[in-house]
Amino acid sequence: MKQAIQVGVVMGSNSDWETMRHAVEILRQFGIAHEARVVSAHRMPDDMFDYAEAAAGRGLAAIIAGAGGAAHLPGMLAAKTTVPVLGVPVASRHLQGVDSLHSIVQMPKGVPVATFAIGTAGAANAALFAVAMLAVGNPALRAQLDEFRSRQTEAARAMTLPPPD
Ligand code: RP5
Repeated sequence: MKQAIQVGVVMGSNSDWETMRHAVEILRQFGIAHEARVVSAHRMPDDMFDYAEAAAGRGLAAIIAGAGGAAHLPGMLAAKTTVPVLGVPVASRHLQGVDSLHSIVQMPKGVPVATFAIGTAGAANAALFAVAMLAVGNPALRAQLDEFRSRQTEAARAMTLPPPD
């Protein structure tokens, strides 16, 4: 039987995919049932509201939302659902994503959006954060996450630098 989707990954445009695929890769790596869709806040606002309104009923544990520029997608999704929204600022052409970051992080009090770093690190970290949320009460997933961290530690310990002159 097909597993119910646990995490939705949405983005404002297919031009965001190069960034957001890093979230999807992490979810795949951890075996989290997920979907990835373009849901644009300003080009398809009705679809965006439908997605947010259906999220809780579909059993989504988190929505990872990436957008660039005047990045209102995460905030508008959060306005329509209490499913946690994890916002990823996508690097924009002119302001390199500082505009996206400010749009996402500066939510007024009462409607939170968890905001991650600009770009691929933020996309990957949003997915790791979703995994950490799902690991509550799921020891097998927690063990996978611990193993992921241990591999990073070992890789860092194995790092070498050029010898001194
Ligand atoms: C936003 O506008 C998208 O999230 C994207 O980052 C940005 C540019 O979109 P395109 O013009 O590349 O489709 O809606």
